Amino acid sequence: MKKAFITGITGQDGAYLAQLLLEKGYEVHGGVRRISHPTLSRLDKLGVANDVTLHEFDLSESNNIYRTIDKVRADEFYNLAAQSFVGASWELPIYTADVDGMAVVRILDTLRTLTPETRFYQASTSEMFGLVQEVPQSETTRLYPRSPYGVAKVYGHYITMNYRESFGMHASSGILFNHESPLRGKEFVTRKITMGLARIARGGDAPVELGNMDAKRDWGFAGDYVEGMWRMLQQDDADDYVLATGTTTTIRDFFTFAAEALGMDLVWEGEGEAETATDRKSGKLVMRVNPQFFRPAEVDLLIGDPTKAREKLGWESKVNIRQLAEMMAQADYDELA
Ligand code: NDP
Ligand code: GDR
Repeated sequence: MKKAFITGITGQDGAYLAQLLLEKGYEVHGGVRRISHPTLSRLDKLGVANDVTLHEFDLSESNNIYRTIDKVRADEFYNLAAQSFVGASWELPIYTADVDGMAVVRILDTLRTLTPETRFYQASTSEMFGLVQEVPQSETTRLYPRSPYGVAKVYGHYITMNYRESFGMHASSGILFNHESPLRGKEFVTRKITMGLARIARGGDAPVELGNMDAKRDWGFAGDYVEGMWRMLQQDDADDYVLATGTTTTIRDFFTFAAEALGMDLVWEGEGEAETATDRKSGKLVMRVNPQFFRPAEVDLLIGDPTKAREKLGWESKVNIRQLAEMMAQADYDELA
């Protein structure tokens, strides 16, 4: 039986990956950090909380990382833990640099010392592309991060590549474009939209307040993306891969798809900070822009080229954007029953 360790097992991707690896017959271990209200709610929702072995684990503690790696001695190590909210990274730039950047070398160097045969996956991100240099973005596109989060992830990405090249470690980075699900954190724009609209559909009156409606993202379903992570570690040679759908959608269009899934018919008015959306059927204001949610620097357009993953891993994204919006809106609507 293969043994896997997942950092960030309590997060969106960690939960889906744990479920996938259990289905594949792995012994699954995961790291949980000490917080006042620890929650296994995502693992519970997928029905796997009792099937994984949890270890106290924090990315900022070198000795804790060392002891955990020594104790578990995993065949595969998936580093999914991070301060993952781009918006918060301007408030927490140093913390973000530490846990999203430095922690990667803490893990890699410990693996190198204790279990150099362990296969390693690093959660890299399309946020590393930042300011548009090329469309669509692939493994060879120049990096130009636009947030402290993106900058920290660039370090994690390059140090993973460097340990692969320096020490021959089986260390791969998945450059994943946005992927969402009903388990998505509530501060991210897709879930914020589907939760806000579901509340309105259940009788609420508070409009969803959003920032930049023109940003474009390449959104897929998280359940598909964890399969790609696993496939990367099954290759003979480690490498870096983009996982994306190859299509892009504005925040406004995602909002429209989610509203339509809940039976609304939107009228859009105004521009920029004055933009609003109203549901023609109920007459309710359902969206207004709040400048509080604009970012100091924005990533305007992300669209990925998943050709390499398709050709080498046989991977592709299966859920399209309308299906994704519908899945998330319906799940939030059902949760409020
Ligand atoms: P989540 O925010 O849902 O999960 C993050 C996880 O990291 C949680 O389990 C969290 O624990 C844990 N964590 C945070 N800080 C620490 C710490 N100091 N020590 C130990 N654990 C910590 O993220 P996702 O599942 O969406 O993303 C997984 C990874 O993929 C992240 O690295 C993210 O940056 C990256 N990524 C995500 C994309 C996406 O679209 N979802 C796209 C590209 C990359 P807790 O439950 O205690 O908060
Ligand atoms: P992102 O996701 O920054 O792409 O990072 P997020 O959903 O936070 O933002 C996407 C886009 O929506 C715009 N936006 C808003 N965003 C939020 N959160 N709240 C709002 O009210 C709002 N209004 C507009 C943002 O400006 C942005 O353009 C996610 C995370 O999962 C990262 O960890 C991951 O690396 C990247 O995806 C790929």
